[in-house]
Amino acid sequence: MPNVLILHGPNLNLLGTREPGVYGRVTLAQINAMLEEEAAARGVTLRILQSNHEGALVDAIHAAVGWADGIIINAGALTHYSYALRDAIAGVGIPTVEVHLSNIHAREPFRHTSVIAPVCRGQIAGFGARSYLLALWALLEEK
Ligand code: CA2
Repeated sequence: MPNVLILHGPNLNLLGTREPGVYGRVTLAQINAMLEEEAAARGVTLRILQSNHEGALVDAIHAAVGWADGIIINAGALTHYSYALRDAIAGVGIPTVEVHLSNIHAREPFRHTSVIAPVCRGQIAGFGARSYLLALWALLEEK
């Protein structure tokens, strides 16, 4: 049975409460419930963490070694500048899919760069909460 670690980065705990024009009205709890439902249907075990702290996300990536067959990460704004996250993803060698709710390439220029993209299997952006489901499906196809 595949094990997948889901990581949500800074400020994603605010989903559904502010900026509905950009991120929609779905809450993080709803996204997690959707993922749990899909995972159960496919025989996948999830561990889910949201953190506003870079180091906690790095620690979770390290702790995934020996357990996770794949990682799905929405690193939030850390996407654009965290070499620590990039090194952690590269260091553990676990297939990782980068996810974004919004299409980061259609937004402000600083969001066009992802420093984690080169060490991820791929990137899914712009499909709202469905980006996470697409990422899960992509990871499972990798197996
Ligand atoms: O589109 C995405 O998923 C992002 O990773 C979301 C990040 C942003 O910094 C990235 O460039 C793209 C921001 C998450 C913050 O979410 C909020 C939700 C509601 C209110 C305020 C922030």
